[in-house]
Amino acid sequence: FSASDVTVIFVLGGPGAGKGTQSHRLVETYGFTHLSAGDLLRAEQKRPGSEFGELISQCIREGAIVPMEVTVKLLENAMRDSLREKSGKEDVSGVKGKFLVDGFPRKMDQALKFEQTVCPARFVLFYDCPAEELEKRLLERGKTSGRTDDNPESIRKRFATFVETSMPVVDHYEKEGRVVKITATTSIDDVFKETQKQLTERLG
Ligand code: UP5
Ligand code: MG
Repeated sequence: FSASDVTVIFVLGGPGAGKGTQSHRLVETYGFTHLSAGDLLRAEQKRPGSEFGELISQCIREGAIVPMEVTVKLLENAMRDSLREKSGKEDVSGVKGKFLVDGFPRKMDQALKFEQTVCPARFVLFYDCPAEELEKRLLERGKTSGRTDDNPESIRKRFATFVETSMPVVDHYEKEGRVVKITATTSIDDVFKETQKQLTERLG
C-alpha cells in the first residue's frame, strides 16, 4: 500500500494508561482500525511455527522491547490485511485506511524505521498518567488478565523501560509539535470526552 492512502495515529502512554481502552472506543466512534503492537506480538508468540515465539515471550515478561524488525513487519502486514479485508481486493493500491497504532513506537529506532519505510504518523495521542495509578490498574487487571507481564516484578520492569526508552520517543515528537497530550487519570468516560475534543480539533 502507499503511504499517501493511509492515515496513522500513534497511541502512546505508560503501561496501563488506557491506550487499548480508548482505542476501542475510537474504533466505534470514528471507524479507525485499531492495531495494538502488544496484541500483534502476543498473537505471533502463540502462532505455531513462529521463529520469534520464544524471543517475544521472554521480552514481554521482562518488559523489554522486541527487536524493531519483528514489530514493524507485524504492523505493516496487519495494515495490509486490514486494507485487503476492507476492499475485498488482493491489490490494495489506492485503498484508503485510517489506523490507530497502539503501544508503538516505544523506542526511537522503531519510530524512525516505521516513518521511513511504512508511513509517517499524523500525530501522537499521548495518555499521561502517574506510575502509582498505572501500578494500581495493572495489579487489578492482573487478577484476571492472564497476561504474563501483569505481576509486580514485570510491572516494575515495564515502567523502567517506559521511562528510559519510550518517553524519549514522546519527547522527540513533542519537539516537533506532533503530540496531543491527554490527562489519563480521570474516568474512562472523561478521558474519552477529552480525546474526542482533541481529535475533532486535529482532524476536523
Ligand atoms: N483503565 C483504563 N483506563 C482507565 C481509567 N481512565 N480509569 C480507571 N481505570 C482505567 O487499561 C489498563 C487497565 O486500566 C484496564 O484494566 C482498564 O480497564 C483500566 P488498558 O486500556 O489495557 O491500558 P494500556 O495502556 O493498553 O495498557 P497495556 O498494559 O496494554 O500497556 P503496555 O504498554 O504495557 O502493553 P502492550 O501490550 O502495549 O505491550 C506489552 C509488551 O509488548 C511490552 O512491554 C513489550 O515487551 C512488548 N512490545 C514491544 O516489544 N514492542 C512494541 O512496539 C510494543 C510492545
Ligand atoms: Mg494495551
